[in-house]
Amino acid sequence: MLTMNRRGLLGAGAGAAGLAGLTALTPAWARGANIHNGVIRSGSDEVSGSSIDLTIGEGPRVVQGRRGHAIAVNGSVPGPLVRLKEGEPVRLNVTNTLSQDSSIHWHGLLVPFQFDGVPGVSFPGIKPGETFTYDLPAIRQTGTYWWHSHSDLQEQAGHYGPIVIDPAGADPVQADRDYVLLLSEFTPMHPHAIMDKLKKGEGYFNYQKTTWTDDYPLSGEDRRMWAQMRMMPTDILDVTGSTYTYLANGHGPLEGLEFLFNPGERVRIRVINGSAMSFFNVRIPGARMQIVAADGQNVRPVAVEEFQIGTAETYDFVVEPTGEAMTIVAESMDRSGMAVATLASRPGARAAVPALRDPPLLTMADMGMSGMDHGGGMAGMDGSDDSISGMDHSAMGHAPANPATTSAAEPMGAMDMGGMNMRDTSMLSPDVAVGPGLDMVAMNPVDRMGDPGIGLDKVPHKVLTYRDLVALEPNDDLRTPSRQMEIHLTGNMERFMWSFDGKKFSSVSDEPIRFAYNERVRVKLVNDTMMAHPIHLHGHFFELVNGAPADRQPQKHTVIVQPGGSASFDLTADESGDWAFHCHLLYHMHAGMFQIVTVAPKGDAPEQERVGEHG
Ligand SMILES: [Cu+2]
Repeated sequence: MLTMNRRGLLGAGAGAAGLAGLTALTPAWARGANIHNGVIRSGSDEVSGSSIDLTIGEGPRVVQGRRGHAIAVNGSVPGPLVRLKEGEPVRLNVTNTLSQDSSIHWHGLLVPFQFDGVPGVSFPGIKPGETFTYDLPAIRQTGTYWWHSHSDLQEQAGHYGPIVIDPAGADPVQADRDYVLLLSEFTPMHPHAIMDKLKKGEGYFNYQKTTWTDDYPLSGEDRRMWAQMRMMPTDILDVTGSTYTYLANGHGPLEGLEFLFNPGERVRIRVINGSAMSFFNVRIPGARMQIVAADGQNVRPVAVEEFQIGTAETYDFVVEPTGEAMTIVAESMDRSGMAVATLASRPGARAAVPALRDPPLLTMADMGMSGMDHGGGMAGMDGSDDSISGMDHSAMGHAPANPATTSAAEPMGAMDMGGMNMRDTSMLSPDVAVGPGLDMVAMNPVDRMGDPGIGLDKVPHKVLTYRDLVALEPNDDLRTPSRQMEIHLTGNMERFMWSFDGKKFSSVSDEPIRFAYNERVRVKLVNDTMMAHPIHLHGHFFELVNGAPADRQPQKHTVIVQPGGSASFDLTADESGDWAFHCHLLYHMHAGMFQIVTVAPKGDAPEQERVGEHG
């Protein structure tokens, strides 16, 4: 096992590790049959080459004694690691043995739109019994990505897996070992049952609700204020550890996933948040992690002790483990559970697993009232657009005192909320539809690129923020954006309605967001809700406007927009076709936080009138 490198890594520590490739018998999944007579395996195999076969099946799955129904690809959850090579084409033959339509979307991959894999947007979906071939031309990128179903709620049931693309030349990241850590969730509950419960009551899965006798650091006044607003300061994640078991490469925290190392080695871990609904705080007590890539793109190495990873994001880090063993902790953002893996110097070596930390509370900033704490009032809030170099937080009275400090304010101070209108829709542009789908408007949505994420603003160590990300190589499009577009993330928490600009996505007849081919646009996302949303654009990378020099703005495919705040990115729309643009929280997308982005065909003259443009 110690010599194992790049092969069979996902299953390392699982009983079945590495065996699949050795078996002479063709397993059931490879024959295209359903997996009715075998239990779905945890952890996965690796597939590579110029032609790759993937078979979608279903069957029973057991995680830490809890049994559920799952969808698996090639018989495991996660499905196989798809290992590709920069510069080489690949044909991916995907067979659907389910009794319902399915699909695979290659998350973060630059592909022709007809192979992006979103039913209703770029292709019709894969019918039961059908095989669809994704015929991808030479791969134009390197790094860590993942794939998942874009049909119904299949992703929650296990239909996802990792992708690693090896560079054609030398890898700028030097490591002795290379592991994938795919974080996700298991639940015995059917995904549609979860959706129904969320529709019936937003706090259904929140077992950390405030009560008049809890220990939360809230005054009676704070509590009255939250109650008045019909909001919950512990409403951090919609679905929690009350039903989820958090998974590391398909293994529950008690199932002992381990990554082996020899003392002195540099270990690269490719962390993929392949969950349906969870943000994770990742740390290795006693170790520093060098973040070397974000969403597959290399960044200047930055040393941190913790980072938050939103749903659908990926981060690669390098660590030099010491001692017998170290624990990789991926705590859910609401601290209701964790996924666990071990860096082990020999099989079976274990380090202490820290207890879950106290649940965090939402703050004034999460309510879109940044700058209104500290008695600062409205001074300095002009609502104007961020400058090209990003917004200067010091102007808002939030000069960071240490790298982990952010625009996040104290947990709800004793502040009179009487004069504040959380539903002042006059602050919105006329393009935003005001109706039952919108129950809150951020009063002062400041740029929160410098925010480490909910619950991490007060920890005593260095936490990654988007401001730390600097592209390793210069970007190739240095044009100043020719227009700015503003998109509001809207919702009604109580009714579990989610949307862009107050308009729930219902069909392809909705007016898409249009870009001219090769147009350079600055998109500002304004989060009018009190939840963090990971917003994902298909088929492109965009550059975070995070204060990095224009040629080094980090490229990402997914951006977390913090509650009550904003985030901006620059986009060169140079991949023609129709693309999905959505919140990557599965049930938010399902509830309507989804839109289609249309990039005009190459060679078309720029359009004069553009839908979706906000002033
Ligand atoms: Cu969302």
